Amino acid sequence: MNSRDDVINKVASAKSIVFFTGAGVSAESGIPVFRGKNGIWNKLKPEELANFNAFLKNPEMVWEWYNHRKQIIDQSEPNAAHLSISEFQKYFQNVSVITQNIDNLHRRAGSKIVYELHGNIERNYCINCRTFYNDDLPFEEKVPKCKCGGLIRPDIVWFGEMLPEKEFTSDEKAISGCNIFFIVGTSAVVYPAASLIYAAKDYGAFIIEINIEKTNASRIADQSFFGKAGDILPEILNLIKTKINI
Ligand code: BJW
Ligand code: ZN
Repeated sequence: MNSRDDVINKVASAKSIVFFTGAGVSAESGIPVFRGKNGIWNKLKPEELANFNAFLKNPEMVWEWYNHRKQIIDQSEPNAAHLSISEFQKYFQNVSVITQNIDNLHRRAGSKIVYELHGNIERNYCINCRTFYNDDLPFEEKVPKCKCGGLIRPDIVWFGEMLPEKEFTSDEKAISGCNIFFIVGTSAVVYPAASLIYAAKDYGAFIIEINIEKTNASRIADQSFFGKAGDILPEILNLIKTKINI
């Protein structure tokens, strides 16, 4: 067990910090999480919405669902957790964010190095020729189609699909050199994303988890802070600022 002061000292003296985030970091922005009591997968089936065969079978339904999600995301704002993570860049040389989220809120909060493991809801691409389209595609009843006639899908990693290689390999680089690895608001059950936690541990990073409850990552974390990310991250940042006299 580390004292809170030890943990703050460790963070304050770090050269390189990685934040690994999940849906919980955006929960206080009003974007629903996937699992647990109020999770999306409690009411909807991932196998009907978040995989390629489901899209081929019923592209209208999948598009309708993502459009609904996109509306929620468009109306949301980065919260105190995203903003604190971005503020770390002022005080530390190397700060990277590795996120499983598709909502773009880390970038909107000002984080500069963001690796998106599961895609981004603002991008779409043709399943035939892989031409990319931005987010202003019209969807009413009809699924948007590419110039080549192919169906256009959201650029999101569904179950059974590979993660974008460039993002995944760049992550490894960020992780291999980091001193502190924060895990924020993820249940850490989806692979290969969750494997990065173990990679960080193997590389010798000090692992700090922030979540409202215990998760699969709690066992491996050197320190867990239980509470809302939007409360805990600003507190940690303020303690660090005091420590480094800002
Ligand atoms: C707060 C908070 C607050 C709330 N403050 N905290 C069996 C074993 C192992 C692996 C597999 C397996 N069977 C299948 C697999 C592979 C599969 C997988 O991992 N499945 C497991 C679920 C069992 N993985 C894949 O398919 C991946 N691809 C792959 O493996 O490719 C290789 C391959 C290819 C071909 C053939 C064979 C292999 C792809 C995974 C893609 C995941 N996609 C999703 C959906 C995206 C679409 C969309 O958004 O609509 O990504 S799933 C969903 O889960 C989403 C998330 O990014 C991801 C992670 O969820 P996250 O972020 O952790 O959210 P929650 O809801 O789970 O947790 C929220 C947390 O926040 C909770 O802990 C709360 O307590 C906390 N919280 N409020 C702080 N205020
Ligand atoms: Zn096309």
